[in-house]
Amino acid sequence: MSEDTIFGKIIRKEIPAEIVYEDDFCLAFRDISAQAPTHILVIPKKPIPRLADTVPEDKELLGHMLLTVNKIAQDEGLKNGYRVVINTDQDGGQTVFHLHMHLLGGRSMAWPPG
Ligand code: DGP
Repeated sequence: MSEDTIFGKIIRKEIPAEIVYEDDFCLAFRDISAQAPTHILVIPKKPIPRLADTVPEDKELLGHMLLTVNKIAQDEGLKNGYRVVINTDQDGGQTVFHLHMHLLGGRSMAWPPG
């Protein structure tokens, strides 16, 4: 279950993380394996395993998460832009099955991704 992932433990403060933002609905912390000068994960407190598991009632939560990503990007000073990534399931390269948005910035990004 999603509550039992490493991110569930971070939400419950059972393991440490460098938290940069928190509210009633989501939590944001620095990725332990940063792929860019700024690499932050925004996760919902609701235990949704994958984007593929979202339902229409999650519309507000998903919008809130994206607005939070942008707020953090501004707070981090990513004036030249940034990238938002949601890896979903096996082919998407997802490794932690608690929905998360990667906020990557601080360098120029290549396209297409690998
Ligand atoms: P994904 O491959 O999209 O499922 O990304 C999972 C990310 O989670 C990956 O970039 C590394 C990060 N991560 C995994 N375990 C931890 C942890 O214990 N703490 C933090 N801060 N990040 C973690």
